[in-house]
Amino acid sequence: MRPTIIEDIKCRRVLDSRGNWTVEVDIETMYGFGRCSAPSGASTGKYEVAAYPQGGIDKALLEIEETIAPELIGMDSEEQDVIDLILKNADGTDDFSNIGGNTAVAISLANARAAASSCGIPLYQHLGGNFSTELPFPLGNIIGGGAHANNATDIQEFLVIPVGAETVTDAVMANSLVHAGVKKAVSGKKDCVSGKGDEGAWALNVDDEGALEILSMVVEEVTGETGIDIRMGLDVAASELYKNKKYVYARSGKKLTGGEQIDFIVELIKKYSLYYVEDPLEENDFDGFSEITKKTGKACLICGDDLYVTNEKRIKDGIKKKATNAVLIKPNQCGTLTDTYKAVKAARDNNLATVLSHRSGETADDSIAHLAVAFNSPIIKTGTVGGERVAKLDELIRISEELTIRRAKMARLPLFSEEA
Ligand code: 2PG
Ligand code: MG
Repeated sequence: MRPTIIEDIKCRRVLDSRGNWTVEVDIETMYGFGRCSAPSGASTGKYEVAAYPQGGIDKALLEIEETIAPELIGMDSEEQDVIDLILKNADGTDDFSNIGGNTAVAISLANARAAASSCGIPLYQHLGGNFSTELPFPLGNIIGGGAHANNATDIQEFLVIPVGAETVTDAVMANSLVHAGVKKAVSGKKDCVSGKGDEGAWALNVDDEGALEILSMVVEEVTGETGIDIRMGLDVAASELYKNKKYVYARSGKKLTGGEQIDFIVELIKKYSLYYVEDPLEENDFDGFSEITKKTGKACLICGDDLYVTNEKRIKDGIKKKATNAVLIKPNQCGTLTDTYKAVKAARDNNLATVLSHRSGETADDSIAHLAVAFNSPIIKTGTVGGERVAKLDELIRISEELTIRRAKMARLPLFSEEA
């Protein structure tokens, strides 16, 4: 019998970083073992697959035990596309509402890990072959608000990316120094710090521009100390702000029309020389995205998250409209590794940068570090501190060490050669 044949599947509930239950799956082959637990979003896109079926996690676990496991046992874990097809057929809908996208993603990735383990190779090599020699830059969340924190900014994430780092370790260090630097910058200012948000970013009692001012000051200090060039970014998560056709900024009292929102974002990109802006507009406004990309896309990555929901078809629609120059990739938005790969391929074939991303609710699962390397993604969005965030960053450090033998280098970051 082939060593990659699935012999047993177990599932259970485990806690995620928000203290919510999530599904974890173990897959055993004759010579291997794979485990994966699913993450979960707070600012979820309208077009994501359903996270769980009606009946929640209990129903999901029952589906695995009674329907899916019996079908998968005896299958070859190396045939990832077949396994993923079985998951789709077991669900029978196009949005995983019968078994849940989180159920599917935990099985799909546990299977890939089992196949890799059966062959005695790491996941990134199993998926990416021997040619994965580029390492992604970590995009780290430093200050956060929106749906991830209270008494905080309207914009969800104020991010940094150490574009001048020459190694993963230096890149990870630079981001953590910025995180620590913000704590120092606001300490003693009692009304400034509200705590931390879901991803470990500082929840500051300031408005959006106030956060950008603090962040740019700290970035300058850390660049001075380390010599590493660091750029800032945002995840506006604008669908969360969009109410009755206006972008509502609760803290400042601003209510912007679509056109005004575009002007506001373009102004921020120019004023703060932003390298990355995710979801600057709500999830249906492909034309508005195109306008922002047209105006700023030579110097800034405009990335679609809720806009695309890791869905090949939506990404292809965006490509036709030149909506963005970057795509966020979250496996649980689409439910399987095969669909995740299709989304990555659609983006890459059309020169859109891919950003492999965590969710705001996470476990210590480190699969996205492997996927970022396997798929040659130039950027990985993983947070900066906290056990479930550093699990990915630390795994990336280990992967970079393993890849020294193949002379792996940091990926070539998009826009640098063409920057205006
Ligand atoms: C996002 C993510 C992760 P959530 O909007 O990009 O930062 O948040 O998982 O809540 O969708
Ligand atoms: Mg987002």
